[in-house]
This record gives sequence, structure tokens and C-alpha cells, in this order.
Amino acid sequence: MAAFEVRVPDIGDFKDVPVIEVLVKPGDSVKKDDSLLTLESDKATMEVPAPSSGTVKTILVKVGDKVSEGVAILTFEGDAAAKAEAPATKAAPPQPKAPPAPQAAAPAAAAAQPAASAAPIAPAPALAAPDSGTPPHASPGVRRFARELGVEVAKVSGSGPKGRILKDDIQNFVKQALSGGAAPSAAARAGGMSDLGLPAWPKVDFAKFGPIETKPLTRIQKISGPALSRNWVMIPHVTQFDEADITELEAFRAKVNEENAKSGVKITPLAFLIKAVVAALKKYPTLNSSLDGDNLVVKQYWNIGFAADTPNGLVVPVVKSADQKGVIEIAIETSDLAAKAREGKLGPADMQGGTFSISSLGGIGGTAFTPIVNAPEVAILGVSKAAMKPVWNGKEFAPRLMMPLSLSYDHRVVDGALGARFTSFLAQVIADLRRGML
Ligand code: CAO
Repeated sequence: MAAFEVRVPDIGDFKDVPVIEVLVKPGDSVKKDDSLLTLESDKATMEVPAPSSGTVKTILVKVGDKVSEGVAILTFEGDAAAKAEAPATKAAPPQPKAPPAPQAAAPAAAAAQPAASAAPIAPAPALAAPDSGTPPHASPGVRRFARELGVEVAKVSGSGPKGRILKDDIQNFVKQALSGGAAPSAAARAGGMSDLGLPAWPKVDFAKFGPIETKPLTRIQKISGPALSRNWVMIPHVTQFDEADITELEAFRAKVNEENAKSGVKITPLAFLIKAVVAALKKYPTLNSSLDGDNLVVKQYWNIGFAADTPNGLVVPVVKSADQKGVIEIAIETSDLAAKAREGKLGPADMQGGTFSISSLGGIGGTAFTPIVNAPEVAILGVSKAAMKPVWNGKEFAPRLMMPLSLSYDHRVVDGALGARFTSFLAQVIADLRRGML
């Protein structure tokens, strides 16, 4: 056994290919040809296999990094002779492509360790599903894992970059099936029922009743649709409604915008909302968590996603470490991210790592709505259009600018009292941001 670096092998003409999945972690024991990580260019998906049986020592890249031939991806302790034998091959055949979807945090890269030597490894092509019209997006390693567990990958929703099916998705699918949630009965299928035991989707020849135009769904819609359905079906949602008095905040915002008029930076209500949400999450950390089996993972970082409406569909860019940024900095960042979103230029890293989301329809209208929780987060804040209302101040009705809040939460994690406390505290902070500093 010897330590050496495993490097990106010959991948044909491809350069700067994004790492979309790291399949191992330090300390993992792997067998020869087990997949180590997945690369995906515009045209092909490739897996880098282990050169021999051995142990992963350190990971030198992370999801989102761009790599080319020769770049060291991890250090490995294994059969040093194997590294010389591994043939370099061309890149894999094309896979169906899809745009990035909102994601959980990518694993952080471990510190690079210098190693004795490097091994070029042949990438393995990703295979299309043999039994389905639209092959699901999954690496050969994940397909193999699914086969071992008897899972049909076509039935699994992917939570990885670009909707890719990960090993975790297969495991979760199995857990759900074991608890009676996922597997359709043969009788249900024979009776034309869906996986949930519901009647099949109605098939109607709409053209029989009048002229129609058929438009294909955008790639974002194809990815976000199944994720939204999963979240809607699997998360027991409750929505708590409240109102925040933003009379003072709006006066302050107008003043700051006037003072900063020359800078070209415009502060919209969203930037203040993000700061207020962080203060409420710090007071009620359960809403900054994710369910992981029997554990609740409470995050000690505050990355706030916001739904952005784009011509191609809904995306959720993330303002990272919002607790460490000022309102003006957040306003600049949300405006840059929203512009990137509308131009279709958001990268996976822009949408990863969110701990809580805001969906603001305040610039459009409405009095309330019920947003869908953005799993694996446990809560999302919907914001509707503020309106001037008569509010009783103890002596008289006074005109106040009231902003509607709709907090949807995962009732497995957040109970009603906590949901109400969080929303009511949030409304207080929005009404007077000094409360967020207490
Ligand atoms: N009440 C009243 N007015 C509001 C408001 C609110 N709650 N929120 C924003 N506004 C005002 C802003 O002040 C701005 O007015 P002025 O130009 O007069 O200052 C105007 O509405 C437009 O704001 P905006 O919506 O462009 O800016 P924002 O920073 O508040 O929001 C973004 C940015 C990206 C969230 C927004 O552009 C967007 O895409 N919203 C749609 C989100 C969405 O689709 N959610 C649904 C997801 S679920 O399907």
C-alpha cells in the first residue's frame, strides 16, 4: 500500500469540467473501479473510478469546482502499481441535460495534502436507464446501488445538482418504501392508479374542444416540478399568517434610498426582510434546520434563499452568511443574483447551501398565499403586498402600512406554537429592526 494522488484522466477535448458529485469521503474504503466522483460537461457525464482497492485519504475538490486532465482530485492509499496501469479513455456519451435545481449545501473541500505521486484513471461513461423513455439522471455507481436494493431509478426523484439522483435519494426512497410510503401496489398499477394510489392523470384530447397551442415545459420547470410535488406530498405543511407594520421601515428605506441615490444602489424591502429573518432564526434556531432521519440538523450559518421569477421559471438563489452582511450589501447581492437568475446565468453554487427561503410577491400583489417548503429546509416565508390599513393603537385608528406574512413550515419539525412565535417575533423585528439587535 502506498499513498498517491488520483488525478483527472484523459477526458478528451474537455477542459474545466464541473465536478457535480463527490461520491466518497476521507476514510472511505473502496474497491477497484468504485466511482470516486462525477464530472459533467455540456455534452457528457463521466465518473472517475478508483485505481485499486484502498482508502480515500483526503478530498482535494468539491462540488462546483472545474477540473481538467491532470488535476489532483484526492489522495488515496492503495496499490501504487495500479495507477500506472489505468488506461485513459475518451469522455462518455452524451446524457440528457437539465438546469440546476435548488440544492442543499455541497460538502466542503478538505485541505489539500501533498502526496508522493499521481495516478491517471479512466473515466467510466454514465449509462442511460435501459427501461425508460426518459432516462433518469444518475451515475452508474448510483444505478448499481439502486439495482442492489431492487429500486427502479425511474421512480426516484433526484436531489443532486441538475436533478441528479444521488445515493442518498435511493436510500431515502427505500426508507420511505419500508415505512409504507412509496411502493405502489400491483393492483393499484393494474387499475391505472398512480404511485400514490390515486386515479391516473386525466387524458383529454383538448383539440376536440377548440384550438390549442402545445408548449414544452422549460428545463427549469421540468426539474422544479417534481421537487415541488415531492415537497408538497412529503412535507406536512402548515401556514401561519401575520402582518408586520412597515410604516417606519418604509420611511427609513425611502430616506436611505434618497441619501444613496447617486450610488445607483436601490434598497428594496427584501434586503431588510433577509436581515429580520436572520434575527428571528437566531432566536428560534429550529426553523434553521433540516430533518435527517431521527435527527434534526440545526445549522449555525444563516444562508437565505429567495425565490426569483425568471422567464424560464422559478429559481432560488441564496445569500450566503446573511448574518455577516449589512442591508446595503445584501441589497446589492440580491439585485445581482436576481439579474443573473433572469439571464439564466446562475451557477449551482449560487443556489446551494440555503437554510431558509423567502418568497416575496410583494412587488406584484395579493394579500396572502401558502408557499411550499423548499426541502430540506423546514420553513419558508411568503411575503405579500403591503397595504395601508386602519390599525387601532389603543386610542384611535391610525393609518399604518401593513405587510402580510405567510410562514409555511414542516409540521414534523415546527409545531404550531413555535410557528406563531417565530412569525410574531419576525413581525416585531420588521416593525422595529432594533429588536433584531437585542
Ligand atoms: N409590499 C409592497 N411593495 C413591495 C413589497 C411589499 N411586500 N415588496 C416589494 N415591493 C415594491 C418594491 O419596493 C418596489 O417598489 P419601488 O420600485 O416603488 O421601490 C417594487 O415592489 C418591486 O420590487 P421587486 O419585487 O422588484 O424587488 P424585491 O427586492 O422586493 O424582490 C425579487 C426581488 C427577485 C424577489 C422579485 O423581483 C421576484 O422575482 N419576485 C417574485 C418571486 C416569486 O415568484 N415568488 C413566488 C414563488 S412561489 O411560486
